[in-house]
Amino acid sequence: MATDEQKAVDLVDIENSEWRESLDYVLQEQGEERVRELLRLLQVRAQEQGVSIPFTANTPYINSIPPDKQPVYPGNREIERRIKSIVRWNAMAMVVRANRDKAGIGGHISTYASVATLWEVGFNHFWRGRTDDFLGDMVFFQGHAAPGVYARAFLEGRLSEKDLENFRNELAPGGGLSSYPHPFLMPNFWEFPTVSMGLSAITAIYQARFNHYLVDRGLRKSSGRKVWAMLGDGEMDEPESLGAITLASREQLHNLIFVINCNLQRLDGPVRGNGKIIQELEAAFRGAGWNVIKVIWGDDWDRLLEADDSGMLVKRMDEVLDGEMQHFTLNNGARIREQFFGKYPELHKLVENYSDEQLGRLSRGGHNPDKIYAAYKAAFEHTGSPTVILAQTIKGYGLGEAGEGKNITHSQKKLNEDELKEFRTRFNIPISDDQIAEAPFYRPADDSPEIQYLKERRAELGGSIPMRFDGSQPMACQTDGLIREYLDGSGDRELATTMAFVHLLAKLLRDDELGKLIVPIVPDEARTFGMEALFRQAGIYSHVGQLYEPIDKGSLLYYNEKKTGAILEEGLSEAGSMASFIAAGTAYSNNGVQTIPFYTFYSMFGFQRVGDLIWQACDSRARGFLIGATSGRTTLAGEGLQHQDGHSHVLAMTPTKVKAYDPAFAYELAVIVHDGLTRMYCHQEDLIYYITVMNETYKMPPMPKGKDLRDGIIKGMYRFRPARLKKAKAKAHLLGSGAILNEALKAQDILEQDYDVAADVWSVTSYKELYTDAIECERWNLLNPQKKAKAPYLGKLLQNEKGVFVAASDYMKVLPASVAQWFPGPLHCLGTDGFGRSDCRSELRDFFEVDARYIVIAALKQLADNGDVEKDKLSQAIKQLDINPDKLNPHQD
Ligand SMILES: Cc1ncc(C[n+]2csc(CCOP(=O)(O)OP(=O)(O)O)c2C)c(N)n1
Ligand SMILES: [Mg+2]
Repeated sequence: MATDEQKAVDLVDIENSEWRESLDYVLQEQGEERVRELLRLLQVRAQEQGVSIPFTANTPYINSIPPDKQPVYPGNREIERRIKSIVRWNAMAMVVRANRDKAGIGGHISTYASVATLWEVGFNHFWRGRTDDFLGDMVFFQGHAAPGVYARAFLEGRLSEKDLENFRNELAPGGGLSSYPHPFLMPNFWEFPTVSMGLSAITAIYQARFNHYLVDRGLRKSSGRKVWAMLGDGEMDEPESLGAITLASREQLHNLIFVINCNLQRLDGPVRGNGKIIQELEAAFRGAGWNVIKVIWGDDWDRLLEADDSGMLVKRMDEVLDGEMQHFTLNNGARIREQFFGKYPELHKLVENYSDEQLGRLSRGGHNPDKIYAAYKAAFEHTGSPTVILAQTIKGYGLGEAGEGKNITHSQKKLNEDELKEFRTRFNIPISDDQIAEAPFYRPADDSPEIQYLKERRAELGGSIPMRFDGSQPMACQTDGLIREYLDGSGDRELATTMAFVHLLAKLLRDDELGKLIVPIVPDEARTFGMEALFRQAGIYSHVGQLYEPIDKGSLLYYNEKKTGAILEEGLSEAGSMASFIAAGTAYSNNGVQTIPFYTFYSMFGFQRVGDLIWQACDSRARGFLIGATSGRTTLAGEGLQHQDGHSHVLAMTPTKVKAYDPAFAYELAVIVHDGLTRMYCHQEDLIYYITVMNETYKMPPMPKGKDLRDGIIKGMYRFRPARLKKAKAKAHLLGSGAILNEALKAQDILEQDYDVAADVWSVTSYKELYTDAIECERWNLLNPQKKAKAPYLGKLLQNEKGVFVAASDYMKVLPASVAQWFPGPLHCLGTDGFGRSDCRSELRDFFEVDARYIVIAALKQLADNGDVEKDKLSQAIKQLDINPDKLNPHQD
C-alpha cells in the first residue's frame, strides 16, 4: 500500500511530467519564441503573487546545442582524425626531444593535447587565410600550445624537420622555433603574441572593435573577417581577460569569438576544484551580454540524457565538482560508475548495461568534432553580440598514466619508452618499437590522403595560418611643413608642451594626407590634457553614432560622438587603451592600413600600469606614439604620491624598441614627432616613440639659429645656451630636461652673476638615446679591437669641454647616472627619487632638490672638489640660496 508520502511524491512526478509535456507540445507546435513568451509570463505571474525567483545567470550543465540541432559534419571525420593524431604525435615529440637533448629547456605537451580537436576543427573548416581580396581571420592561439601549430605547419610543408628539432633552440645555426608565439622572433609566422596570460582576451576584443572602426572611418571595406581568441580556463582569472568583455557586447562585436578550453586545470592544479569554471564563466559572459555556447559533453552522453526520465542525470551533472571531474579520465570507468553514477540509484541503473571500459570512454564535448563544429557554426552565424564557446576537455588528453588529467600534467615534458609506445598505439602512429625511443617525427608522403586533404582544406580556406603579413607601403615623407611653425617658438605666449602637442595633433588630423590615418586614443583624460577641442574637430568614435542630444550640444567643444569619429575615447581603461594602441599600431600588418596611433595618457599610469601591454606592443611590432602627459614628479603640482611620475623614463629604458624623449620646448617636441613619423611610417621601422609632455606653461623659445640642432634633439642632447661669461674663473655644464631645463637656465644666470662661474646649458632630450648609442659603441669596440674605435655621440659632443657637469631632470637620478661614465668629467645627478607630495611646483622642486638653487650648489660643490672655487663659497651659497641642509630627505622621508 502506498503511503501518503509516496502518494505525494507520485503526484509531484505526474505534475512535473505534465508541465514538461506541455512545454514540449508548445515548442513543437509554436516554436521557441512562444516558449520564451510563456516562461516570461509565468515568471511575471509568480512575481505578482510574491514568489521571488532566485537570480541565475546559468543554464543547466549540459550542451547549449541539443543533438537534433547539430548540423551534419561537412568533413571527412576519419581522415581528420588521422591528421589530428599525427599532429598530436609531432607536437608531443617536439617537446620530448627538446628536453631529452637539453634538460630544462621546457615546453608543454598537455595543453595542446587538450585543445587538438578544438583547433583542428578550426583549421579544417573555419579559420580563413589571407587572399588577394580577403584579409583573413585573426586567430589568437593559446601561447603554450604552440607546438601543435608548429606540428601542423610541418605537415603542411611550411616547417622542416630541422625546424621542429630546433624548437626552443632559437640560437642554433639556422635558427629555431620560438617557445611561444612571438611576431618579433618569427615575423613571417606569428601574428599575435599570446603567452602573457590574459592579454590575448583584451587585445582580441580591441582588435575586433578596431576592425569595425576602420570600416566606419572608411579606411577599408567591410570584409566579414572574424577574430577568434583561443583561450585557457585558468587564463580567465587574469583581470585583463574579463576586464573588457562588456565593451565587446556593448559594441555588438559579432565578429568576435572566444573559445575557452575548459580542461578544468591550470598550472598547479584545478581551476575551480570546489566549483565549476564553466558555470562561473557562463554567468560572467551571459551577464555581460554575450552569446554563450557550452560544449560540455560528447555524443555518447546524448544517449544517456535521452534515456534518463528522472532528470537525475542533469542534476548530477549540475552538482559534480570540477575537482571530481578530474578523476573521470579514460581507463577510469569503474570510478566513474561508482562516484559519478553511483551517487543516485536511478543513475546507477541507467548505466548498468555499460562496461567499465565504455564508461571510461564517455567523452567530453571539447573532444568531439560534431559538437565543436555545431558550436563554431552557430558562433560564426550569430549576430548582434560576441560569442564565447566554453568547451570542456581533458588536460593531457591521451597521455595516459604520463599525465592525463593529473595535477602534474602541465609541466610534463618527458615520456619514457613505455609511455611513448602507449601514446603511439592509442593514436595509431606508424612508428615501430625499435624506433620509438627516438620519438621520431612522422610526416606521411605528400601524396598521402592525409597531406592531400589537409592541403586541400587550407587551400579552400584561403591558405595557411598563422601567417604574418607586412604589406605596408612606405608613405611619402612630406611632413616637414607640418612642424615648421613650432621651430619659431611661441613669442610672448606661454604654453605647456602638452598644449603644443595637442596643437600639433590637431594639425596632423587636419592634414590631407595623414589626417585620415591618425588615431588619437585617450582614457577619459582628454579634458585634463586640453584635448577637448578635438572632440568637435575629429569626433569621438561610436559605431552607432550619437543616439542622444549631448548636454553640451550648445557649446563649441561638445561631446561629439559619431560613426566616423577618429578619437578612441576608451573611458577609464589604460589597459583597453593600450589594446587599442596595439590594434592601431599593427594595422599596417593586420589590416593593410597604416594607421598612426597617438595614445595620450597620464604618464604615471603608463609604463608602470600597463608595462606588460607595452612589452607586448613591441613584440607585436606595433608602431606609434605613446604620449605621457602631466609628467614630471615636480611639474605635476598638487596631485601627490600616486600621480606624480618621476620614473616612467626609467621604465621606458626596458623595452628595446621604445624610444623615449623628455622634451622641454615645442620645437623639440615637433622635431621628435617628425622623426617618429619619418622612421615609422616613411621608413617602416618597428619602433614606438614615448614622449613625455608637461603642463607647466612658459614661453616656447625658437630653435636656436646658426646651426640645425635637429640632429642633437634626436640623438638626445645639444647645447641650448652657451655661457655668456667669457672670462670666468671656472666652468660648469648644466644639463636639463623637460620643464627642469628652465631651472638649469636660471642656475646659469645665478652662477654667472653671483659666483663668477661660466656655465653652458644643454638640453637633454633623451638619456635613453645617449645610453643606447654609447653601449652600442662600447660593444663594437669590444668585439673589434683591430679596427678604429668608435666614439659614442656623447663622447664626441663633449670631447673639448672642460669643467664640471650637473644633470637635473624631473625623473630619477639613475637616468643621467646611466650615462655618467661617458662624460669627460664628474657628473652630479639631481633627480626626483622618492614618493611625490601634494604641493606647488616651487615647493616640490625644493623638496626634491631639483630647482635652480640645487643646480647651483651641485656645480659649486664639484668645482670646490676640483679646487676651482674655494670651499667657503659652497657654504656661503647654501646660506645665500636659503637651502636648509636639515630638510626632509625626499628619498627616505
Ligand atoms: C601572466 C602570466 N602568468 C603566468 C604564466 C605562466 N603560465 C603559463 S600557462 C599557465 C597555466 C595556464 O592555464 P590555462 O589557462 O588553464 O591553460 P591550459 O594549459 O590549462 O590550457 C601559467 C600559469 C604566463 N604565461 N603568463
Ligand atoms: Mg586549463
